[in-house]
Amino acid sequence: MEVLLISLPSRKEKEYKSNVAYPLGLGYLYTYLESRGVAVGILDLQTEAFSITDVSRLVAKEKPVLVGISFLTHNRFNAFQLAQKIKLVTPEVHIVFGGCHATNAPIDTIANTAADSIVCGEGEVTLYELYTELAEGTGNLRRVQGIVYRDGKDIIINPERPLIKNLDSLGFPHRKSFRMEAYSLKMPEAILKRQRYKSDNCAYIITSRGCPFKCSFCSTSLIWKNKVRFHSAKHIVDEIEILLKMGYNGIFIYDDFFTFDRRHVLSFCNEMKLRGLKIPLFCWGRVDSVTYDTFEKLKEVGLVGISIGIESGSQKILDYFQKNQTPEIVLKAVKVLKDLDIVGKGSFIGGSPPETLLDTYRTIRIIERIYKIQPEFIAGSGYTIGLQIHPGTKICDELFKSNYFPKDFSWTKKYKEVYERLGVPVYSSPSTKIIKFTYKIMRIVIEIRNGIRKKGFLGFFENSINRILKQPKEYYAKRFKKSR
Ligand code: B12
Ligand code: SF4
Repeated sequence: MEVLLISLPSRKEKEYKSNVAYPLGLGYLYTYLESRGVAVGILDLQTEAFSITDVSRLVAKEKPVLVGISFLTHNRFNAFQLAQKIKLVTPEVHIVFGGCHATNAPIDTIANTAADSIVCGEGEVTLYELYTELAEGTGNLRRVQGIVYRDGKDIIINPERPLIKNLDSLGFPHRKSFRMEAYSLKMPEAILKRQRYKSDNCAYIITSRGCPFKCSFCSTSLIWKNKVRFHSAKHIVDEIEILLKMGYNGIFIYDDFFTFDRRHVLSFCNEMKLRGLKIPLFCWGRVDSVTYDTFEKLKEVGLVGISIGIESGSQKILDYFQKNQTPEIVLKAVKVLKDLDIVGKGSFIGGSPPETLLDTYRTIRIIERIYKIQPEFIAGSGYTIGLQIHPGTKICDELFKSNYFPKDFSWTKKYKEVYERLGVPVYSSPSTKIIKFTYKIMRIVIEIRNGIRKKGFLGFFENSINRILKQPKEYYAKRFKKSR
């Protein structure tokens, strides 16, 4: 093995169990290296019961040229710990970090962890060049575009690497060496319940890279430099056909913004039709792209649901998030989804710095209005309360300037005062706490009201009682423990 690629579990595995996901980025890196004759090993610690010691032993035995570790902000401490242990046992191995967190906080990361280098942004070509330079070259990393590395006591920032022009040239992400059954996705309950489609074993793909928007809480624009590139329709549907042959019965299209370009969507739909394919599809998109004619075509090839970022019902908060959208556009999109019988799932961010109770009320109101249009709408991500702060985002920079973070802040250290959940700093102020409480209460009220609206008074209570009776004992034991 010349290169070992590692993906990490979340900090608190149990809390994130539902998020165990196929590490697509590593899949692409694997394909790229393997097609150039590099012997690649893969270790997904989300699905393999390897301890840090097991991994460091494996590295000591295999002695790869480099070990690549992929992680996000919430699980970064796992990466730092693992790199430290590997270095302790096998100091000569080159450790490279990649992925969203390292890309957006490269200097802080390289300066304070055991990593030797960081691949910023798109990884395929950069990782291959880094590998060849280390394995066959002079070891002079100056020539490798797109990395930040340590040279003795110095930190060297190389020029950025241009983005790959032809995404299809990357091939399909490698899946064979992963335990794919562990990543199987299910369509949301609201879709499964309709029982029109069998879609309990879905895979995920991406058909494009990048998003043209710059929402102030989102780190995507920094990885993909705000440019959108697409796979061809032929390539996408070829991948879908491979996945269907592997036994999947539905597809999640997890592009940042799948429906951004109408031409891209229509050529995908045409290709699906040409091949006589109609399978349950779920995608992510923005409300402003939800138009009847485009979504009618998507519906024809199987679209059953879409996740949309609603974030807030208050224009002031939407502007703060730089969403470029209005509550009216949201309602218009929900109406289109309702007319086409496509289930909408919305995500919300509550408790951001400028949010007042009036803004909270406006969000609650929009959720109610959405439910009136589409009762099966999913107010997804449980109204994500508390704004998670990721490095490199506009909100993060502003909070730094306003001294929200401790003076000596480094993403490599733990600070009790700024972490509320899962090691990601969450914006928190006294008003956030009141807002949180309001959301909780209102959410219960809305759920009861919506339940009654859907099933009638008696139907709703019968349903709730059934649910309570069917819950296993452990569920109540856990809830009881939590509330104590
Ligand atoms: C699909 C997706 C999901 C899926 C699947 C996640 C997965 N494990 O792949 C689901 C829905 C499960 C999910 C969940 C979450 N996600 Co998510 N997700 C995405 C999304 C839209 C696409 C990821 C993807 O497949 N990209 C395509 C591949 C090709 O890119 P890539 O993985 O980044 O890899 C490339 C490079 O980064 C680099 N690279 C990556 N790793 C490495 C390693 C080495 C060694 C090297 C050299 C290079 C390298 O090379 C790769 C190929 O070019 C991204 C946004 C985005 N567009 O990237 C957000 C994103 C990664 N998610 C994000 C977040 C916050 C989360 C959650 C924490 C959300 C939450 N609060 O619950 C969870 C955590 C899940 C987990 N277990 O880790 C944030 C991360 C921000 C941050 N700084 O950490 C992002 C950037 C979105 C955002 N709006 O900011 N997510
Ligand atoms: S939140 Fe969505 S629309 Fe906004 S920048 Fe991120 S991916 Fe793009």
